[in-house]
Amino acid sequence: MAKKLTPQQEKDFVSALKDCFESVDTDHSGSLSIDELTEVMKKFSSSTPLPKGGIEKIMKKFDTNHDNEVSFDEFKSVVFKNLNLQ
Ligand SMILES: [Ca+2]
Ligand SMILES: [Ca+2]
Repeated sequence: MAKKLTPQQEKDFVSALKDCFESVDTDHSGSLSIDELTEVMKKFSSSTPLPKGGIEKIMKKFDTNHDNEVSFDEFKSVVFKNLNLQ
């Protein structure tokens, strides 16, 4: 079931996503490298080390144009898709 956001809700959501994206993008390049994603995953799963293949799987899911970096647009569209917002 697709949810429908009001333009204001969508704006707030995108700006929250942007904050999240920027906190992961530690070198402020405007895109997320596999190293940056690895760092963030380590933070979220401090007790269990993630297998390298796990990160690569996540990376592939986000990196739709296969340049080995996740841009904000890629990040946003995957999150929206997963939440059935589009
Ligand atoms: Ca970066
Ligand atoms: Ca990409």
